[in-house]
Amino acid sequence: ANPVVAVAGATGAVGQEFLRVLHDVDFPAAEVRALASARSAGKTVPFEGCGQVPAGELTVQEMTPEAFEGVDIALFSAGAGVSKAMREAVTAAGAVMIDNSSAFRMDEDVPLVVPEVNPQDVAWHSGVIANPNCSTIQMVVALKPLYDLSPIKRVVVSTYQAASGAGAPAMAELFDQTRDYLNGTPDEELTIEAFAHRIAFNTIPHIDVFMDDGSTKEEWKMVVETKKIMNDPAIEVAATCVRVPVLRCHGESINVEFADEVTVEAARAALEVAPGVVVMDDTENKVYPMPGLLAGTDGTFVGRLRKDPTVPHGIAFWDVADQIRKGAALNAVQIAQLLLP
Ligand code: 2RA
Repeated sequence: ANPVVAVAGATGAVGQEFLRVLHDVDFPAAEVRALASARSAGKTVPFEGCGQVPAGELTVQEMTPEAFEGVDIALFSAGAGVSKAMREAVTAAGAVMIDNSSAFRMDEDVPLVVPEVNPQDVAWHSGVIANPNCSTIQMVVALKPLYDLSPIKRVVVSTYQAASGAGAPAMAELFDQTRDYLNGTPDEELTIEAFAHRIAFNTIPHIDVFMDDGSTKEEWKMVVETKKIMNDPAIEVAATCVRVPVLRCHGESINVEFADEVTVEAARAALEVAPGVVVMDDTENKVYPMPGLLAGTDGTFVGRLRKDPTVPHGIAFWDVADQIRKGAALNAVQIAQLLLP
C-alpha cells in the first residue's frame, strides 16, 4: 500500500516546499497530513496533490503524538526542539522521521544522508534519518564525483548564504529593509549591533552561534557533517559562513586539495555526469551559476572550475543551489523515495 506521509511544520518555508516537492516528484502517497502548532491548526494550505491525494487544500492539524498514528513517513522541519519532542511518538507509531533540523544529525544511530552521495546509509536507520544542513548538502553533491577521482585531503569553503536559510521572516526582512533603505528612510546612527541585524546592502559573517574556538556552529556543521556523509573522518574542512542579501540560493566558493593529481578536464567530465550536478561554466560568455537566477531549481550548479595552483593537487570552483529545495525539502523527499519498496 502507498505510504501515509506527514509534513510536520507545514506552514513554514521548508514545510510549504515539502508539499511542493511531493507534488513535483508525484510521491506515491496514499494520504498527506499537514501538521503544525496549535496556533496554525484549522488553517488550510494549498496542495497540488501527489499519488492518490487529489489537488486541493489541506487542513492543518495540530502536531500531537496521536497525529502520527498510521503515518509511514514524517517529514520534519519545525525546529530541533519539536523534532526532539516528537521523536518518540513518531517512531512508536512505526513511522520513519526524516528530520531537517540539526537535532540528531551527529547521533551514532542516525544516518545523515544526501541521496547522490551516501544513499546506502538509509539501510541502517532505526527510525530517524537526518537531512544535513543546506550548506553541507550542496557542497557534498559536488565533492562526491571529485572524491571518486582522488581522495580529498582538504576543503576550504566560503559560503554566501541566502536569507531563506533563516526562514520566511528573514526573507520578508530582506524585502522590508531594502525598501526602507531605498525609500530613503533615514538610517539612524546605526550601531554595530544594529548592523548585525541589517542584511540589506550588507553581509553578516555570523550564522548560528559562536563557539569557543571563534568559529560559528554553521561552520562547525559543514566540518563534521561532511566527514559523516562522505564517510571519511580524515577530510579536513575549513569553513567561513556568511549571510548575504539574496533571497533563496546559497553560493559557495570551494577549494579542494586532492591526494593525487586531478586535471580540470577530468574534474569537469566527472561533474558533468554526476547525479544532481549541473555544470554551468562558460566564462567567455558570462555563463556561471548565479543565486539570483536559480531560485526554485533542483540542481547543484557548478561553475568557475579552475586549477588551484597554491597546492600540489588543487581545484577551485563555485557552487550554487536553492537552499529551500535541494538544501532542505527536495533532499528530504529524495531520502523518502529511497525508503519506497
Ligand atoms: C541557514 N543553514 O542558512 C542555516 C539553516 N538553514 O541559516
